[in-house]
Amino acid sequence: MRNFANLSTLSTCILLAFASCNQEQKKESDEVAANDTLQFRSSPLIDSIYTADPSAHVFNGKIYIYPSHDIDAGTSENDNGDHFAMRDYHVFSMDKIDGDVTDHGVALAVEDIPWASRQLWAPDAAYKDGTYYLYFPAKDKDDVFRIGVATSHSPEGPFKALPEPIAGSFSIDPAVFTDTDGSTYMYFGGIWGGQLQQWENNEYDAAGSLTDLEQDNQPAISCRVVKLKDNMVEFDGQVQNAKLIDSAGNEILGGDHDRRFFEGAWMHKYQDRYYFSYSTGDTHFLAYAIGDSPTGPFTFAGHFMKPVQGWTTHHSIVEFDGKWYLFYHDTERSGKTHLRNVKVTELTHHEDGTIAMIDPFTE
Ligand code: FUB
Repeated sequence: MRNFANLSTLSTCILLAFASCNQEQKKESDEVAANDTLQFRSSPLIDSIYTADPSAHVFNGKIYIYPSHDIDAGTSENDNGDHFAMRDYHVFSMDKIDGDVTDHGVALAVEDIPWASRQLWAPDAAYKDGTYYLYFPAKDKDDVFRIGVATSHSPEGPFKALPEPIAGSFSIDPAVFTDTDGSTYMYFGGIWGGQLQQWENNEYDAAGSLTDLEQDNQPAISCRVVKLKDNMVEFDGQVQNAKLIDSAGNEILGGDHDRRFFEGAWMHKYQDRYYFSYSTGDTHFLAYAIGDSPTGPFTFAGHFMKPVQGWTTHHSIVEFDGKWYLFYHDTERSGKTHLRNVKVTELTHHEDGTIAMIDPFTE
């Protein structure tokens, strides 16, 4: 399996051969050398800044990408993800999949969000009745992740943040899906650094476990789903668990790291069925599960992307001009976990409704 851990080992060997160089310079050049031996399936879409967690949407016939903006803030790496210290969002657009990518500049910055303190993580966007909505997670002044909303009259922003996060929101990675009947749902949550394991019955436990690792024989922690009110900025009713089950109807267990939900949910509808997709985190796959309702339960259907270079990836799935596309990220440009670049590749649904496996590397 070609993942970042293999590359690190190779880098370490090369490091020993060039012992007289500065340590940091050696590490960076080794990572680039290691990259040269791999054939990536797709090229980075954006070279000017580091971008990750791409949520793609088609608005007014164009593709808009709402990613995280990765920066090197000098924060040391830890299991909480403090090194993902992003401070603003840029919006990008493309007229076609292989076309030029336009950077529309800073769409929202942390200093313009009254309730937020740090870490602007993976956002998403939606449109309704002349207004574009940007949904984003950030840590509040107590260092608890919440989900906020900002609005604009243009898909490219700038966006103006509401003064408070969405009441009842928590954790990270909002993904907003509008069904064919016009109802809109938000899927959200991420374990470990995303704090989802610290929310029991939608109450925060500050002293709670920092991971899900003590729950191997219990149902895995679920992604959350909630309907949005018509105003698009409030939850309509209770936050529910988006249950993941196996083909026998049993809930996926916490110890099943190849299948359990970790973070980065997305929803797309294909042939009237609801495809809930997500990252398995520490096993590095993109996985999907299918349901008959937008709120689940969803039956695990498989993996559809093998591990990328980098700790994990985060994706979105969008239909454009009659084809389906997967937007995702890896670390091709930097070789560093926290400095990622977004990419796109075609995604195929087989006739039986399953999704073809995507290898981020070519032979
Ligand atoms: O970009 C910060 C976090 O990394 C996202 O919220 C996760 O999905 C992971 O991609």
